Amino acid sequence: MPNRRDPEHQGRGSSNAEPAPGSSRGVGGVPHPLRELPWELPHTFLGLDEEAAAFETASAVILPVPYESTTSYGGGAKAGPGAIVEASRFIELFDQELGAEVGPALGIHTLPSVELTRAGATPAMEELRRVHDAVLDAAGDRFVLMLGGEHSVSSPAIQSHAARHDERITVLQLDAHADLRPEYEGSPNSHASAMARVLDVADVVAVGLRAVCAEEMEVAAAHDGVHMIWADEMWEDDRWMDRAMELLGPKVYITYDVDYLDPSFMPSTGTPEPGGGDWYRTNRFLKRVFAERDVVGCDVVELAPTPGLHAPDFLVAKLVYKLLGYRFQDRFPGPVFR
Ligand SMILES: [Mn+2]
Repeated sequence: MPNRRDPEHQGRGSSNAEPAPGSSRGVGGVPHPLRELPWELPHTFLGLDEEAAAFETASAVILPVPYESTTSYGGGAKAGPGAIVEASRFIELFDQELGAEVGPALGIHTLPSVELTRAGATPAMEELRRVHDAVLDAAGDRFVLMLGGEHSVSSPAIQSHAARHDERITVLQLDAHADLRPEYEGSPNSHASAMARVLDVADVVAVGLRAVCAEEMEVAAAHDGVHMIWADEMWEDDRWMDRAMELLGPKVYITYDVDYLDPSFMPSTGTPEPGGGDWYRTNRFLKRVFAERDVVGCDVVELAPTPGLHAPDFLVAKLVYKLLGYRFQDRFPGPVFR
C-alpha cells in the first residue's frame, strides 16, 4: 500500500522529518508523544509532511478558493479544492515523465482555504483581489496555483498578476466556454463573465471552445486580443498547438476550467459539454507552454465532485501535480526508460 504514512515520518516527502530536539510540536496537531501512532497522511497537497510542505523552502504554493455563488447549472464547485487536496494524497510522488519525485523536490506549501464574504459577488471578487495581491507579495518567487471554486475566481487573480507586469500578459484559457458575456443573470461577476472582466488588462487565447453564444462572438470580434481555438479543429490534427503558441505573449497566465476536458472522463463539473480535450495531447501542449513561455500564474477551477465517483477528483489532483512539474521541468532529468 504505497500511500500509507511511514510510521517513522509525519507525512510524505522528507527522508528525515525528525522534529527539532526538545520540540514538543507534533505532527499536524498530534502531540509529540503520540507521533508513532498510525495516523493518516496530513491534509496537505500530496500529503506532504511539514518539511516538504514548509512555506519557507517551497517553490510552489497552493491557494484553495472554494467559492461558489453564480453557478448556472449543476452546483458543487465549492467542494472542488477540498476534493483535489484529498485525492492528491494518493498520487504516486514519482513522475516518470520528469524522472523525479517532483513534489518533495520542489516543496509545495498548501494554504488554508479562503472564505470570501457572502455580501455578494462584487464584494467577494474585490476581497479576492486583495487576498491574491497579499499572497503574491508574500510568495515572492514562489509559483502560486489557485484551486477553484467557480470560474469567476480567475478574474481577480489575473488582474492581480497583470498589475505586476509592465507588458501585457496573455491568458491561456482551457475551457469549453468563452466566458465573455458582459454580464450574466444580472451579475458582471458571474462565472460566465470571467474572461470579459480581464480584457482590459490581458489578451486571451481560449482553447477547446465548443459552447458560445452570439453575444460572445461579438465581444471576441471587437477585441484584437481575443483568440479562439475550437475543440473540433483540435480533434482533426495538432496544428492548433503551433497556432496557440504563436498567439501567446512572453508572459502567460493559465486558467484551466476542467470542463475543457471531455465529459466522458471529466463528468464532475457544472456545465459539461461533449467533444472536449484529452489527457495526453493537452499535457503535451501544456508542457511546451511552460517550457517556451514565462508562466506567471495558474488556476484550476470548476471541479464539482460527484459523490461516489472519485476518478475525476483524482484526475484533477494529478493535473495540478503535472502543471507544477511542468512549471519547474528544467530542474528534472526527464523521462526514465528501463
Ligand atoms: Mn467552462
